[in-house]
Amino acid sequence: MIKIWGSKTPRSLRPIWMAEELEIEYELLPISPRSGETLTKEYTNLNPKQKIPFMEHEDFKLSESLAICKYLQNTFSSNNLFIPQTAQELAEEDEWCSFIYGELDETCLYVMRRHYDLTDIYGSAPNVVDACREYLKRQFLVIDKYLKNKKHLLDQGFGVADIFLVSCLDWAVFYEFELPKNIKMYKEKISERKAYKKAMEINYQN
Ligand SMILES: N[C@@H](CCC(=O)N[C@@H](CS)C(=O)NCC(=O)O)C(=O)O
Repeated sequence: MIKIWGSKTPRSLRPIWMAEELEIEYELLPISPRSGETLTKEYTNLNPKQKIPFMEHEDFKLSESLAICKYLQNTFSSNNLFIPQTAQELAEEDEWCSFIYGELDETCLYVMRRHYDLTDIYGSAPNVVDACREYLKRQFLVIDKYLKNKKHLLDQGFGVADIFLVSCLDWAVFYEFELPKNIKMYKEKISERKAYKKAMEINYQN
């Protein structure tokens, strides 16, 4: 049985969405950030980083939303999802995942989260937030051009890179970004997926 820890953030959505796409059984322990639940002795023993999401599969324990999604993808099979088979397919998927995680999530959205959303903890830094906005807009232009007439990031079909991109797009919309046309169409189409809707409901319940 898979246990997934964490809820209520775009990062916790990812493993839940992946599990829903794979149609696997899992137990969700919906602890949330800054609730004190990541700081308990029990959770710290599991994940000394005191962060969510986190996954347990029998004795195997894993943190990091990308590592968890890729582990699930490579452990279970599904017709709903493209799973790379060759070194080149894997590299193309990694290329997108690295770009999305590095440039959109860590470099922009999470920095904005700290200095725009959570200013009481991390301090207010309006210049930094403005720079993140500009930087993210530039990355969106690259993605928008690429997505013209495309339904997924990889031509072979919907996969983990799309889960990462759409979770970042939702986050950006929450921070009042105007999405360019092709990205908007791509996001709207992917948001119709049954697994996405269910994962959103589960991730953000209560
Ligand atoms: N690189 C990690 C980032 C995890 C992370 O920073 N999670 C935040 C929530 S989005 C967290 O757990 N913060 C702990 C807390 O604030 O209590 C991942 O992608 O899983």
